[in-house]
Amino acid sequence: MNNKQSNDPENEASTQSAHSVTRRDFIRMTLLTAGAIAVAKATPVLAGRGTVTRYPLRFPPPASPYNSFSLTAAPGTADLGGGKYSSVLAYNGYFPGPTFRANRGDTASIQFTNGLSEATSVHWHGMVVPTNADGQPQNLVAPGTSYLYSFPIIQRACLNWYHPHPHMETGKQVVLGLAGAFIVNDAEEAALGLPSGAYEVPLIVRDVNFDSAGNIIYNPTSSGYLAKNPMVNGTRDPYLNVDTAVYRFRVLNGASARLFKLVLSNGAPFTLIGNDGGLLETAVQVSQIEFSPGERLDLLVDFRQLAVGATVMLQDLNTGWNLLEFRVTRQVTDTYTIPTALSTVTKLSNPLRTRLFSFDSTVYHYEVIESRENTLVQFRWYDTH
Ligand SMILES: [Cu+2]
Repeated sequence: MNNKQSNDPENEASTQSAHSVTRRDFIRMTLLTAGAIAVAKATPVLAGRGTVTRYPLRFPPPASPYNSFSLTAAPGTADLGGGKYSSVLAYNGYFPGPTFRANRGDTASIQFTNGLSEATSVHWHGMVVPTNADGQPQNLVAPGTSYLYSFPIIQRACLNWYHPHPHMETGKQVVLGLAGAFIVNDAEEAALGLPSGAYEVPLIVRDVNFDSAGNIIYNPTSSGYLAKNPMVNGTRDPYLNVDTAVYRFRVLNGASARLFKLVLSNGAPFTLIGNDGGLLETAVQVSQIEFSPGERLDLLVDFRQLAVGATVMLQDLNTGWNLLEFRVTRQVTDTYTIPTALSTVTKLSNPLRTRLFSFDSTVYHYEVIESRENTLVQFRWYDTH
């Protein structure tokens, strides 16, 4: 159980100049120039509840990434809701894959077997791991073979995710189903008593295209894979029964190329408590929030003022899609107060060195000059046509 209430402190102020760009902005700009522009001009048309038949949101099973936990990637079949089956690629038969949960200070040990007909790897997106455990394109696992991924968990509490990373095949393998969540917990987070158990819900939000038989297809264009249908946790048109309580949603943008701008249909705010790097220093209330592929959000949503029988839709303002319907089905007493201070984030120190990154293609030339350890302070972009 949990019990919370929110604060509305200041946002994280940027200390960078008008011409500076963060690493995330850089990735976002790259995505935009690569073709997500189509998203930006989409007109939001929010449909409300409508008459769509909805299916229970599916949850990947929890798993402990210890003692050579056996993880296998292989072709499979998944019910995407209401008996709509699709051929997929799955981890241990699950779509999405099992949700790993581990504690800082532990050592993860996962024995991975490639049951696909092509090479793959497991990349631990967001995790701080040694190179030989990072599943990079140069470290592939051949079909029919196995590899032990082992790494100490040395980072702050946060939501990460795992997916294949073979050169030129990553998009296809992820879209067809190979992705799962990896949650890291630590003592600082535990002391906050954030919503847990049934009140902590991982949401893998993505888009998807189907062939005429209802099977997922990977059919990217030059703009990437911008698909026509939303899907959450591998469920089409999902709903989730909720109590009159505060929930913690661990949200991953699991799309290949699409930016989602999340909003609640009843106008209620989200309380943002964390992102890719873990907990923020203080909670921030936001009415909407946009996030890009691979990005994670740690959101609290307060359903306490709603009556049993009410519904609230999680929507995407960029497309007008209804992503997930919350159905208030049970009255409970929840008195939790969201703490003012969530975490202590150590600031980066003074510049260590200056490095120039140059990214070239036949279309664009990027230069990124980094003069802090983790901050990109200059960004140049040339059209080479
Ligand atoms: Cu990734």
